[in-house]
Amino acid sequence: MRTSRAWWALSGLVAGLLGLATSYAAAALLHVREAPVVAVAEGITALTPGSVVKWAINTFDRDDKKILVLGILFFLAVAFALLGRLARRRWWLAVTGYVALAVVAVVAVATKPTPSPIDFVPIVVGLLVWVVTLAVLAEWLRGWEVVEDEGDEDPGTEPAHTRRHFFVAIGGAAALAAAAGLVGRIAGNARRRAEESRRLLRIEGVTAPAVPAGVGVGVDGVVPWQTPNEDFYLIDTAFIKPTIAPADWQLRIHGMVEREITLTYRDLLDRELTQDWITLNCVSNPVGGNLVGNAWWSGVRLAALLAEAGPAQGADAVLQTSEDGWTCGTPLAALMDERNAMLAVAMNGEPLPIEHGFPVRTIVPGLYGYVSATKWVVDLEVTTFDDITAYWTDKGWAEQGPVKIASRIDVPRNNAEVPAGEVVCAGSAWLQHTGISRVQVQVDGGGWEDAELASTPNVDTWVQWRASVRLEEGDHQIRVRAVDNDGSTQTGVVADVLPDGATGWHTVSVSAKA
Ligand SMILES: Nc1nc2c(c(=O)[nH]1)N[C@H]1C(S)=C(S)[C@@H](COP(=O)(O)O)O[C@H]1N2
Ligand SMILES: [Mo]
Repeated sequence: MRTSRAWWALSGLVAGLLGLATSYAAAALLHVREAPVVAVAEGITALTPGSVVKWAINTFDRDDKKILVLGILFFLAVAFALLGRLARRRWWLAVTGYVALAVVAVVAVATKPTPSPIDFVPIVVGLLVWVVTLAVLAEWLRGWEVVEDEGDEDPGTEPAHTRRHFFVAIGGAAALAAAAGLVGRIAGNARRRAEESRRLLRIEGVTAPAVPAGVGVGVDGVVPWQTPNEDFYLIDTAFIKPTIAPADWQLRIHGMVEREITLTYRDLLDRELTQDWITLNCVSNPVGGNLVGNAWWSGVRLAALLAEAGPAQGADAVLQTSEDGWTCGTPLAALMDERNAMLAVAMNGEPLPIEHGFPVRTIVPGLYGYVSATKWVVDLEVTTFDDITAYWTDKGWAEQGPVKIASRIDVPRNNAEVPAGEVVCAGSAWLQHTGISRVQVQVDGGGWEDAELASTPNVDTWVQWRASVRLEEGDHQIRVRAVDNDGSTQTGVVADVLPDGATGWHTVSVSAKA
């Protein structure tokens, strides 16, 4: 007498459902745009001939997607049950089956337009849960089989007892699957609600960015002067991105002030809007790196708001806190001087993307992001640097983070082959809030030659440059450096990004061919 195949099939099914539910929950919590099953459904649709897709849409009307997803789930249910039965005698074949299903999901996600590593996490989570759950259930089932084979010699392991454990285990797995499904549903709803409110949001006064004339040097391969939102670098410590509906957002300004202020999103938008081109960069950007972007930001100036709160004598810092508990300390002076430090609500003419801080973030020209650019900002405490530490300063980064002058060669790429003779070089340079007056290039340690600069609308954005150099046949090194509006030349001394930003000249090696 053996445990019936049905119990093995049921174990496979329950393990499968738990894996699916946890991957769904993980996708929702991590804000991966779609759960693995949905990615597969989209992959199938993309591979299906257009005529069939049209037919499906016509036949099933708006339910075509639902029907496809249901079809995939039905297929998976059958596959899970079969894998459960397989696991009884051929454990590794069952595991291989799970891996094969996961690979299909990986392919579906990898062929999306801009897959990021985090998009694959739900698949890995689901796969691990599948294998572990099935292993646990199989363990109980095998115990049950052994007991039934040996009969009732040992009263402690009588079949009823072992069976009961198996039922508890499978019931527990099913309950966990339901719980994970619920978590996914709730997290997905929060994201959907925030996304929906973002989509419907029209912020009065926010204009689409009109790229100023003459900001580009017009060389192919140079990173565009304006960074589209979807290409803008992303840095934060939030595993789960906060999803805050504008109606739920509030900002508290307090601490060493005469009057505490609490602002709702409405209150904020009732104030005068300011809009500007500002380049934002990360202190962790290595020389020549791409943790830098330039956007048209719309928001409310912080200077007037803070003046209204009335900072007390002696205050020199603002401790900013985000909804997810990240903190940074910003010099009060940088928030109150004439520069356009703002609470930004829009980026490139659209409400902030959720991952860039929706509904409100701080932007301060001239400071690295880690001391200024708080996403999902909810609290500003006026204080002194002596009294605070913040997320990154606790980890050894500098208390003060003014940006350092930087310049970058985008063209030619490092290790490129170029035709010998005249070679066009181009890239960007930046020192926000001071501005760049000159960019120079140097070949093989020779003299520095001035590059041509494109124009900029203000001193807060990067500037594009181009230069023509003569290269003989052979290997060469091209370097760039910039000079700021105060006349200081970018140093060639190499410094690491830690504790307050990298220095050194960006250098590319090229090989000139006849
Ligand atoms: N809430 C929150 N805001 C944050 C961070 C963070 O980890 N959490 N990182 C900062 C850092 S280090 C940088 S460089 C910028 C990056 O902004 P972006 O992701 O919109 O490019 O956000 C800043 N604001
Ligand atoms: Mo950063």
